[in-house]
This record gives sequence, structure tokens and C-alpha cells, in this order.
Amino acid sequence: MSDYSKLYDAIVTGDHRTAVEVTKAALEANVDPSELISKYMIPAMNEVGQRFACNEYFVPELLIAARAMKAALELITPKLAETGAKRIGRVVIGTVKGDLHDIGKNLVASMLEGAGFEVVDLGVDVPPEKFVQAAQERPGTIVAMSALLTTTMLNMKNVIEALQQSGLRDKVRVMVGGAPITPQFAQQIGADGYGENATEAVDVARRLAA
Ligand code: B1M
Repeated sequence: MSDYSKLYDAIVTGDHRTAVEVTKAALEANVDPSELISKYMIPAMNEVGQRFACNEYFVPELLIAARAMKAALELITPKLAETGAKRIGRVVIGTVKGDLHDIGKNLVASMLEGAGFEVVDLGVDVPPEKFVQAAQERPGTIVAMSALLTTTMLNMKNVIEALQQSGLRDKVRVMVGGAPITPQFAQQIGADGYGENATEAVDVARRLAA
């Protein structure tokens, strides 16, 4: 693959126009979209996170970097989702209550679609009742939760408890993921699966749907 480090720089500096231009050029050159994501885009967001952690960046810089990332992903995700794979299951996905981070969740949703899952995206800041309602309407679904904050990850447990209280826990499978989530945490809250990244999330969903 040619060097697309301009995409990395564009995301880190929040230059969404360049991010779009470089992504378009890469896709026209038939570059594998997943490689663009893993080699340039995710490392760029990690760099942004590091700059934020050491007070070099503040929330406005996070926002413009996220805008550049999203603009590039908008070009890429249709390619991840449109693989023509046979339907293999249903997933209801959302970022938990109190949490507005949706880039990773959107990536997971697109990859699941590409793998053949029907995906219902509940968005961000999703309260437990909304997960419960969506699961109630779709028996046998996988409930997939994302969280990026150490504070909001605790809300995943509330969703599992709400599913239990409404008698749905045995009728659905639950998977979790997001930067602060660990396999131990997933097990501790009673989730059925954990994925470290979007590719792993697809493997986990396949296993849960089987
Ligand atoms: Co926020 N933020 N942020 N932020 N932000 C983090 C998460 C942080 C680590 C930055 C830092 O300090 N270094 C930190 C959290 C610290 C902590 O909790 N310990 C943080 C903070 C503190 C905050 C605010 C509190 C800042 C403030 O206001 N003072 C605030 C909270 C707002 C809220 O949610 N209530 C906030 C706000 C924001 C923005 C809105 C500005 C923006 C988000 C924009 C958006 O999403 N639309 C933002 C951003 C961009 C980030 C960083 C820089 C990047 C996140 C990202 O998109 N990564 C982030 C630092 C970092 O992650 N390095 C940071 C790229 C994305 C592809 O990766 O989401 O991890 P990720 O998804 C991965 C995996 O985690 C996994 O697969 C994906 C693909 O590999 N995955 C799953 C995700 N969901 C999954 C579900 C699965 C399976 C796998 O199964 C269901």
C-alpha cells in the first residue's frame, strides 16, 4: 500500500477536507478500506487522545479531529457494509447512557452489516429502557453495547440488569466493547461476549448467533 500518512496527519490536525481527499484517492486506487482504518485512522485518533491526556489538545481539538475522522469514515463504511453477505442474525447496538462517543460503535455496526447482520443502531447516550424495548421488539437479537468512558462503562451492567428484570436476559445474547472494557469486566457484569476491536466484534457476534 502507498503511504497515506497524510490521512493520519489530516485527522490529527482536524483537516477534514484533506482527510476526505486522501480517502477518496485511496479508495479510487483500490486500497483496502480496513487497512486505511487500522494503519492510519485509528492510530490518528489515539494520538489525538494522547495529546488530550497531556493537555496539548482540548475538547475543541477532539471535536474537529472527530469531524475529520467521521468525514473519511463516511466514504469508507458503505464499502464495509455492502459485501452482499447472507443474513446471519440481528444486532441492536448503541453507546450506553451518558456517553457520546460513537466513532468506534459506528465502525462496529458497519462491519457487522458487512458480515451479514441486520443492525439496528440506537445511537449514543442510550438508556437501559431503550435497549430493553429494542430487544423486546426483536426476539433472539444480540444486544451490543459500546462505552468509551470509565464512568459510563458501568451503565452496561444496568442494561443487563434491566434485561433481567424484564424477563429478556435468556432470550438475547449480550456483547460489549470500547476502549476501557476488558474481558474481565465483560465477565464480571455477565455479558456473553467481548470484542477488543471491530474485527473481533464480528467474530464474537458470529459465535453468539450460531
Ligand atoms: Co472523548 N475521551 N471525551 N471525546 N475521546 C476519550 C475516550 C479519552 C480516553 C481521551 C483521553 O483522556 N485520552 C477520555 C476518557 C477517559 C476515561 O474515561 N478514563 C475522554 C474524555 C475524558 C472525554 C470527555 C469527558 C472530555 C470533556 O468533556 N472534558 C467528553 C465526554 C463526553 C461524553 O461522552 N459524555 C469527551 C468528548 C469527546 C468528543 C465528543 C469531543 C469526541 C467524540 C466524538 C464522537 O465520537 N462523535 C471525543 C473523542 C474523539 C475521543 C478520543 C480522542 C477518540 C475516540 C475515538 O473515536 N477513537 C478518545 C481517546 C482514545 O480513544 N484514544 C477520547 C477511535 C475509535 C475507532 O476507537 O471508539 O475505541 P474506539 O472503538 C474501537 C474499540 O474500542 C472497539 O472497536 C472500535 C474499532 O476498533 N469498540 C467495540 C468500540 N465499541 C465497541 C463495541 C463492541 C466491540 C468493540 O461490541 C459491542
